[in-house]
Amino acid sequence: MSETGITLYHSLTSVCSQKVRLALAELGLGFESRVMDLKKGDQFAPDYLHLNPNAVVPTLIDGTQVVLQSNTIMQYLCAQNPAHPLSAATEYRNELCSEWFERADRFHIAIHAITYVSVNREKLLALSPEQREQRYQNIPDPVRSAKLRQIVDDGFDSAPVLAALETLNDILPKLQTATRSHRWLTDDRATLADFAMFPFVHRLHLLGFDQLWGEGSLARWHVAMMQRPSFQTAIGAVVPASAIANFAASGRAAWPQLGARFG
Ligand SMILES: N[C@@H](CCC(=O)N[C@@H](CS)C(=O)NCC(=O)O)C(=O)O
Repeated sequence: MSETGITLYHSLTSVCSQKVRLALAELGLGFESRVMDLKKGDQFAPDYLHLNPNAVVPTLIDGTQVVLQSNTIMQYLCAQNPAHPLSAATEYRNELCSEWFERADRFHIAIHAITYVSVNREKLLALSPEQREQRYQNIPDPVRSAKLRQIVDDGFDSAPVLAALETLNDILPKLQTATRSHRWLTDDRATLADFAMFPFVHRLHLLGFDQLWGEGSLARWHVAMMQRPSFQTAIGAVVPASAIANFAASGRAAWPQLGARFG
């Protein structure tokens, strides 16, 4: 057990896990790490479903408390550490942070669809129809399961992927505007809003889709976020080089299809 008493169930590449690891690193909190292999299906193990019935990561355990949902976990950690500058800045910017949390949830749905169609779809298509069906059946949320089925069946023209591109069309300009106005998303100090949004922008970057925002203020913010020590602790030193290479290769192959539909 770590000295903070915190245990985190997470995956190395999962964007929602990265949000929580960034918050933990910023707050200077150690944790006992339970790494889940989502490709192998660790999230569907009965013991894990007992903790997180949604069959997703992250899940944070603090003593007897089980905390789910990445935004809630980040807020929980700040509430437990109110004297920390990140908590104070986030509390001060409460309403603006809430707006970014709502956008982070929509951004996540979009990034999930884009990652699935670009990186994971081929692997699902390679399964036998029975294995694929089992994969859909394992997902407790029927909406999520139906979306995955649509992405596998209809690829870049599937409704979830087209909706994802609309979400990017809405959120990326908002990120550009915010980062043009101040150094961080809500202010001249970083808040949880920055850590809630960063992993999604970074995923697009790893896929090689930076051309969606070009060289302006959002690019500057992305670099500034990567220069924070928390990036190295939570992402840089954690995400395997093989995963980064896979994102880059899959993104290169997907771009002609995605780019043609983005507009
Ligand atoms: N709203 C949840 C979403 C969690 C989520 O969807 N996590 C993904 C990884 S980023 C996951 O565990 N996926 C499991 C799967 O695809 O089977 C949160 O913010 O924690």
